[in-house]
Amino acid sequence: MEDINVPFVEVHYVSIQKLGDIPVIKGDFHSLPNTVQKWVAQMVQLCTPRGVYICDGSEEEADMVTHKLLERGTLTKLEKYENNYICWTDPRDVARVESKTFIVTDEKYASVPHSREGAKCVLGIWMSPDEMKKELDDRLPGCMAGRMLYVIPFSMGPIGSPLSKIGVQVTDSNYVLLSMRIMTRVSSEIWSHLKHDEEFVKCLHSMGCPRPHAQKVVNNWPCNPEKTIIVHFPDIRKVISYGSGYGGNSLLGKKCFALRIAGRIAYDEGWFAEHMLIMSITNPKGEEKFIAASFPSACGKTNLAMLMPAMPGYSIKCVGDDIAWMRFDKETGELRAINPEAGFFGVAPGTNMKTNPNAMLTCMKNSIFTNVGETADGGFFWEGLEDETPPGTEILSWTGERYKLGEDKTKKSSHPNARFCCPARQCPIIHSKWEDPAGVPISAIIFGGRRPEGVPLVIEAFDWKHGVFLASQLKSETTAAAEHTGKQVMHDPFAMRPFVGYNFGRYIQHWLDFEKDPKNKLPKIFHVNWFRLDENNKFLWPGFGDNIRVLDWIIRRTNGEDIADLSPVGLLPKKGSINLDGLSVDWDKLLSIPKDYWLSDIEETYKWLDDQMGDDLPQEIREQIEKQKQRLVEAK
Ligand code: GTP
Ligand code: SPV
Ligand code: MN
Repeated sequence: MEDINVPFVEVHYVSIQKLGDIPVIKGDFHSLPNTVQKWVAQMVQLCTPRGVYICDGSEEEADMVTHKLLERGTLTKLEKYENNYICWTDPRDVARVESKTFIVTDEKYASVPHSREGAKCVLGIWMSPDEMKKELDDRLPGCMAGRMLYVIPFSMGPIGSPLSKIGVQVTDSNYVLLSMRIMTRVSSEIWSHLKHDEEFVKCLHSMGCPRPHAQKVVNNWPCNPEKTIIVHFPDIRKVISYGSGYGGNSLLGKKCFALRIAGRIAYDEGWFAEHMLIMSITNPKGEEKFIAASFPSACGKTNLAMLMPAMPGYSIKCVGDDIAWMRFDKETGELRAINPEAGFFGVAPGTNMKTNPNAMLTCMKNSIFTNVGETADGGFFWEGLEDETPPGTEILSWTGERYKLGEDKTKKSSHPNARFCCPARQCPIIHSKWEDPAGVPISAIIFGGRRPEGVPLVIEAFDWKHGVFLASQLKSETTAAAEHTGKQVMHDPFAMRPFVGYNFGRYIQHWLDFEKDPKNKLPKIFHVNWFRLDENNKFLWPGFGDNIRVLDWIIRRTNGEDIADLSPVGLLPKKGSINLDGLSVDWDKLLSIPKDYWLSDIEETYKWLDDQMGDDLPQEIREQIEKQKQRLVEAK
């Protein structure tokens, strides 16, 4: 497919380098790799910024940009800590917008599956290149007028690792630049790696607010919610994001590149790009195992990745909290995983010294907090920190309201999707191998979701195919991480519904196909649910640090311990095989498999999968469904 919207321009320079009439304020444009020069020049001509700033990742650069944002009032320093800042967005720009996220390919079914007639496909939105060209022509020309265009070279994964990939993001948001410096590896070293290997992912981001402003800017947070659009071109490894400055919409290394574009590259090349945390568990005997776990957004990845084990003698180390790139080693057959990110962009509300002390300690310096509250003494505050903050403390909420803690319970300090953005290297339990270019070996893969009803604490898949089916039927209650409203249990296969960059049927087939190579040592697959409720809507399972009890059972299963019983839906822990010392939980309620619930659930799931994917739904999944139905019908 032809690259659109990018007429080629000649680069002229006098004493100061210029691209057309536009000056290069910092950096040596002509020292960039040729392919980058060409693309950046095209972007400059298209977006017409007032200047071009080529980033080098240095501390001076961060100081300069931070200073600018403080002056403008976009950031406020949190005086209580070292180098921590708070920021409030325009209240219309607070989460990912799945309805405005597109995949563009020449052929529709390269991007989305053949849904059945009458079914609305929710596994990605496709648009044709011609139609998208119109949308972009309406937005991009002149979109950076009066603003600086920052050129950000970044690596997903350790710089120079054979598993890593390079991107270049141009953006007119210096908030995005600061956040990209935390979430990815930004460095001028990247350019030298590109000279030999010219492939890089092209990421264009604009807030869509050229100067002079056509609209009022709220909270010094320029954005353009009416016209927001996030577009992926997997064939040409390109992302264009317009109108939003928030998280997954604007930090293009994250969901856009590391999942949607990388997922497509992984499909082509035979590896995985997944919405998964990576962690290690060391048992009291000193044996260490690594696992990867996939839960939908705001369903507990960051918390699990850093958990403080409630069982003595265990230790946890974190490799990553959101994205895993994994491949089977050609020699050993092990599944090896890297975390392509360099920081955590974590859900703030609910995080505290009890639920996640390691996350709290990670964000005590060099961090940015978005849409949280601020205490009168220059600290951060959000729902969940009540017990750690003196009653009566004056809070300034993210909407600018002042109140005293404890006086009015209806006041909320933070948006439910408020986030901290902090460097992973500051995490007290970051694994010494978290940047190992060879990755870490994965022994188990866990899927899970928020399932208030019917779904037991843990299920082990019978085998790889059954595990892929378990992941395909994943569902979860909606959260504030995207624009969905109300609490509804939604399908979210593999926790990847919003993040797959190609036909979902092919994605599932890709998973199934790894079984075909006998050299691949396939990890066991599990499904967990920390969120089952009792009849009073209370969680049946304490969660957080107590989740180690389930991880311990999972690890023992990977060692082949005989601690599982057969059930129609998978292997369940034998009674007494999960250590529950010191807990009072209702085992039978927590582990029950209500037959009627599961029978109607599988009918509903089958219809949904078939509606969504039609003939693209792999035959092996249909067979798994039939077998599971049969087991359920025959069960007592
Ligand atoms: P994204 O960053 O959006 O991908 O989210 P995430 O999957 O990393 O979720 P995170 O760990 O930030 O948790 C989101 C919410 O779930 C927080 O409000 C947590 O308090 C809550 N949570 C996490 N783990 C548990 C658990 O084990 N039990 C219960 N009840 N809640 C949990
Ligand atoms: C998610 O929604 O899964 C996140 C946050 O990790 S965002 O970066 O906004 O995608
Ligand atoms: Mn996530």
